[in-house]
Amino acid sequence: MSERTLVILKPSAVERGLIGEIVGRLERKGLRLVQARLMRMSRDEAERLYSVHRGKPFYEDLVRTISSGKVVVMIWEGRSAIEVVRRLIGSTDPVKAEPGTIRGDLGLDLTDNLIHASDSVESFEREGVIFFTSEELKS
Ligand code: 3AN
Repeated sequence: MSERTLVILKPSAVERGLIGEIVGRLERKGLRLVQARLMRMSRDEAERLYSVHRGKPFYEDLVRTISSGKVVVMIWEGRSAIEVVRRLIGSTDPVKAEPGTIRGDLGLDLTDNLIHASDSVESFEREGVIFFTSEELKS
């Protein structure tokens, strides 16, 4: 079934010039880019995005890192897009991420692991509205 997912290229991916590399991988898989915005995330938006991690030891780092520079916030569409993107990205820890995945090939740091993607339909519904209007989420 066709579905949508939120993907965020973190500041390190933008600074290292990896936008094209990562977007290219998602495109070549057959996913379709339906929304994209280059922006600086506010502290408030970062706290909303990572609200499930509040209280964890790495929470402050996580919020500070993602709001430290420009990010690319995107919506991708395709068959089982949520699962497909998560598999293309690889494990949370780039040390464990399989070669061939985005984190496996391009990253090393754990907190600054290049990319964020929704892990379920519920997460997409919660995260999408932080960055896009209801019109943008549909079109
Ligand atoms: P994922 O990004 O693979 O969905 P989550 O949602 O468990 O992983 O964690 C969100 C973010 O928190 C990760 N992308 C990573 O940057 C950071 N993170 C997760 N676990 C740790 C950890 N043990 N130490 C430091 N940072 C972490």
